[in-house]
Amino acid sequence: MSQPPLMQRLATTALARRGWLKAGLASLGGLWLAGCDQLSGNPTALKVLESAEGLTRRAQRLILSPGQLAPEYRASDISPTFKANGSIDPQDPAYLAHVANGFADWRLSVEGLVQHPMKLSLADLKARKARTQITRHDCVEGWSCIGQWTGAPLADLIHEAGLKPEAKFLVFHCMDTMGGGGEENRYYESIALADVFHPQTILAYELNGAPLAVPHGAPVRLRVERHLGYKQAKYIERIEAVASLKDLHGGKGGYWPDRGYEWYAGI
Ligand SMILES: Nc1nc2c(c(=O)[nH]1)N[C@H]1C(S)=C(S)[C@@H](COP(=O)(O)O)O[C@H]1N2
Ligand SMILES: [Mo]
Repeated sequence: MSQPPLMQRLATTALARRGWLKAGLASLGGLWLAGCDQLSGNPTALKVLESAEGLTRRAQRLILSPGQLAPEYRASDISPTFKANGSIDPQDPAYLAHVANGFADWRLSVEGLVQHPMKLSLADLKARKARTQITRHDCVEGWSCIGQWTGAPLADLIHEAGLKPEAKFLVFHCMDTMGGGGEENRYYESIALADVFHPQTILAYELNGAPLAVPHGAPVRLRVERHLGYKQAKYIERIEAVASLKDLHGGKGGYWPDRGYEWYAGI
């Protein structure tokens, strides 16, 4: 694997480091993009970063925290029942048609600012490398459940699709509309690239070893484990890479953020 530009620059000369620091916040995002996947899985790379003199705490945090993992639990910690919340039985006709034929015609579209748009069936998604994790889901309403999720790492998919340089967020478009329908009530969510490439961010198709049921977002939902419940978009059918969130729906990047919740629901 070739070394990402960020690593090269940090590992070479002090001059390069100074140049990099001067480049400031804006380009940090871009550099991170180039190196994030390798960084999170590479202890040597992390050591290089930790010891690089001249890095401010803020810069270190920006680079290192995207790789921090949410706690994972043991099988014995799994909640006996995982509460379902928000939409739990969408009545949107297109969704009901998918349920009726077992999602055979459902396709996950990966589109927007990507080099290679993709359309994946559920079988395609399940054929990919999977990750299983036992994590705690925290809803702002004040409840938590521990569950085991299995799905395809989002990073792999997005590497394959290839982000265009302008892409800054992924938007998850869902098949459910809230409170009686209408496009203005369609559920959606979005995440920044650090969460896109985070190792625990998966497109989950199983909960506790069983295919994802309708109440939990069948056929596929997002698990982005360092965030609150409402970021965990269910009933996904379209993933769109965008440069800005302001032109989508209410402009705040999510159904609940448009209604006053924080977009960055980090925990
Ligand atoms: N498409 C969609 N995704 C959604 C919601 C929703 O209503 N529609 N509700 C959110 C909220 S507030 C929570 S707490 C979780 C609930 O997931 P669960 O039903 O698997 O517990 O889904 C989130 N994702
Ligand atoms: Mo929630």
